[in-house]
Amino acid sequence: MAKFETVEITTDILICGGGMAACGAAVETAYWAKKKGLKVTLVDKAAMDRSGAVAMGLSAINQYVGVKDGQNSIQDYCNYVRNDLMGITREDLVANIARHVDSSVHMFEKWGLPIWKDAEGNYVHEGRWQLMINGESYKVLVAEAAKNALGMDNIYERVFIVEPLVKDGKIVGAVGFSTRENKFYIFKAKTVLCCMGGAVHVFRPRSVGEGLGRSWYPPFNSGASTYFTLRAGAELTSQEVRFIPVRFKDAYGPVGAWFLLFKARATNALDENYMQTRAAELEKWAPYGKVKPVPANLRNWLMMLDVLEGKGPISMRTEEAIQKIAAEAGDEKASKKKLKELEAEAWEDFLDMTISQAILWAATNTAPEEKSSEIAACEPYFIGSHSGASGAWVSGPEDIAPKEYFWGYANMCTVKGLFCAGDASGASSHKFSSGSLTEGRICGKAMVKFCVENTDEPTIDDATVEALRTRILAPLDIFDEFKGATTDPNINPNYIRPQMYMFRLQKIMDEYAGGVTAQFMTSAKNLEKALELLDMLNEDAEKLAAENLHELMRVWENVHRTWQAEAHVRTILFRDETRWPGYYFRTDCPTMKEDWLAFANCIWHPEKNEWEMIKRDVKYIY
Ligand code: SFD
Ligand code: AMP
Repeated sequence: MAKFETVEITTDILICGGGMAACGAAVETAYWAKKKGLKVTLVDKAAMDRSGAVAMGLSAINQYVGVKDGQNSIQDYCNYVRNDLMGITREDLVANIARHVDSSVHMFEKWGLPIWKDAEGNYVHEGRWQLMINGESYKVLVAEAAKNALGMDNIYERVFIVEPLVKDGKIVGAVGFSTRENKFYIFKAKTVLCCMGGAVHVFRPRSVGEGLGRSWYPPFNSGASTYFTLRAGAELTSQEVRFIPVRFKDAYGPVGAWFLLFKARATNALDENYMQTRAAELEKWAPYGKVKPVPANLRNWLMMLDVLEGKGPISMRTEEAIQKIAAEAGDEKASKKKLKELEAEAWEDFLDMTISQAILWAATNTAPEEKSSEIAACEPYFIGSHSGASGAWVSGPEDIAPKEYFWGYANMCTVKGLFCAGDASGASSHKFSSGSLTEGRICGKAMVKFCVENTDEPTIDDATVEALRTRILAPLDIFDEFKGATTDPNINPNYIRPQMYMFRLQKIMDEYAGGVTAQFMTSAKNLEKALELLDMLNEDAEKLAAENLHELMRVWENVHRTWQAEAHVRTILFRDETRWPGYYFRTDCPTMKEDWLAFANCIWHPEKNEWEMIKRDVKYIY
C-alpha cells in the first residue's frame, strides 16, 4: 500500500470549493466569524486564482437587478426566473439572492473589476439583467478578496474533497486527498458549506478525440457537489433540469452578447429565423411559451426543430449585426470608427471568457464582421446557477420563505449543519457568477449563526475514517498490484482506468438519457435501460485503478459523475411529462402536465442503499 501521511484539521466552519460561492462565503464568514472567535477553513481541488467556472474570466455579470437605480424590482426578477424555468422555481431563494446581489456587484467594483460605463457613468447593460465587464481577471480579483479575508494559513489548495463525514444525521466534516503530495486529509467541522460547482462530462460531449476536454462549462467541475450532498443523505431537487446552452459550435463561445448586445439573428440554411418561422410552436408550451423573453429551453427547442428537419447548419449572423450597428452610427467616417469598435468588442467577448473560441476564429480565418459563425446546442450540463436548476433542496430565508420551505437556517439542506450555494443549491436558477457569490455570502452569515447556536465539537470514530481512507486510496493499490499483468497498462483484465470508465458512462448517458446523438430525446424504456447499465458500471467502479495522484483524482471525479448521472436518470423517469422540450424530450409523454407543476426531489438512503423519489409543491411568494 502506498505510504500516505494523514493530516487532520479541526475547524468551526469548513468551505468545500474555491469558486464564486466559496469566495463569497469566505469574505462574509471572515467578517462575522472574527467577531465570534470562530475558525474558517477553505479547501479547493485547484488553485483559487483560476479555479472553477470563472477560471478563464467572464465578459458579463449576468445578474444585476438594479433595485436602487429603480430599474427593476425583486418581483420582476422572480417573474423572469419563474417563466424561464417553466414555473419550477423556489421564489424565496431567488428573491433572497436578488435582494442582495447588487451589493455584491458593487463589491466587485471596489475590488478592482472594470465594469463598462457609458458617457454618463452608468453601467453598460448587455440585456435587462446583464452588465458588460472587462473580466479576464474576474476570478483572480475575487479570489484575492477571499484570501485576504481568510489568510492563506486557512486555505488548502489542490486538495480534492471526496466524501462527507456524517454522524447521527449531522455533518461533521469531509475527507479528501492532496493532488500533489501523498497526504490524506480529514477536516472536522461544526458546519460545512458544499459549493464544489456543477457537473460536466457526465454526457458524451460533442468534442471527442482531439477535442476532448473542450466544453462550455469547466470540465474540472465533475459532480462533487451532487455526490457530497447525496452521500450525506440530503434531499436534492430538480436533478432532471439539466442545462443545454446554445453556443458557438466547437469552441463553445457564449451567445448572450450576440443576441442581447449586438441584437444578432440566428438563421438556418434557408436564411430563415426559427424564432419567427416557428413562433406557432410556442403556443403549445403556454403560458411560458407566450412570455418575453422566450424561455431559454424553448429558444433551444425551436432551433432543434429546424435541425431535426435537416435545415441546419444554424448560423449566428455576426456580420449582419455588426454591419447594421456600424451603418447606424452616422456618416462613413463614424461608421468605420464604430465598425472597429465592434470588432474589438466581439473579440474581447471571447478573449475574456472563452479564449478557445477566439483561437478557433483565428484558425479558421473568421472575421466576425464579414462572416457568420455556426452555433449549436451543446451536450447537457448540471448547473444550478445558470438556466438549469439541479442542486440540493435548501431552507429559505425566515422572513420570506413559505413555512414548508423553512427549517432554521437560510440555505441549510436537509442534513443538519450542511449548507449549499451556487451550482450546489437547487431550484434557484439564474444566479450566475454574481448571484452564486451572493448565495455564498448568505450561507456564510447563516453558518456563523449555526456555529454560535450549535457548539458541539465535531467528532467521528476512527474506524469510519480508516474505512474511508482505505476505500479512497484503493485505486492506487489496484493499479500497482495488477499493472504487470499485461504489456499495455491501459488494457487489463483486473481493472478499469478512469478515462475508459468515463467513456462508458458518457455512452450510456448519451444514448439512453437524451444526449446529443439521441437528439436530446429519451423515454421510460430508454431510462430503465440506462439504470440497468449504470448499475453494472457502479459495480465496476470498485475496480477503478490509478497510476498516480492525478489519476486518483480522475477516479473520484468519475465516481462523482456516476452519482450525478443516476440522480438525473431517476428524476427524468419520475417526472412523466415533457416540460423543458429544449433540454430533454420524453417521447413517451411529450406534453406538459398540470399536475407536474411541482418539484421532483430525490434522496439516497445510505443505510438501505435505496433511492426515494418525492414530489413537492411549488409555492410562489409573488
Ligand atoms: O455568458 C472542488 N457563468 C457566467 N456568469 C456570469 O455572471 N456571467 C457570464 O457571462 C457567465 N457565462 C459563463 C459562465 C460560466 C462559464 C464557464 C462560461 C461562461 C464559459 C456562470 C458562472 O461562472 C457560475 O454561475 C458560477 O461560477 C457558479 O459558482 P460556483 O461557486 O457554484 O461554482 P464555481 O465557480 O465553478 O466553483 C466551483 C469550485 O469547486 C471546486 N471543486 N473543490 C474540492 N474538491 C472537489 N472535489 C471539487 N470539485 C470542484 C472548484 O475547483 C471550484 O473552486 S455565460 O456563458 O452565461
Ligand atoms: P449566454 O451567453 O447564453 O449564457 O447568455 C447570457 C445571458 O443572456 C443569460 O442571462 C441568458 O439567459 C441571456 N440570453 C442569452 N440569449 C438570450 C436571448 N436570445 N434572449 C434573452 N436572453 C438571452
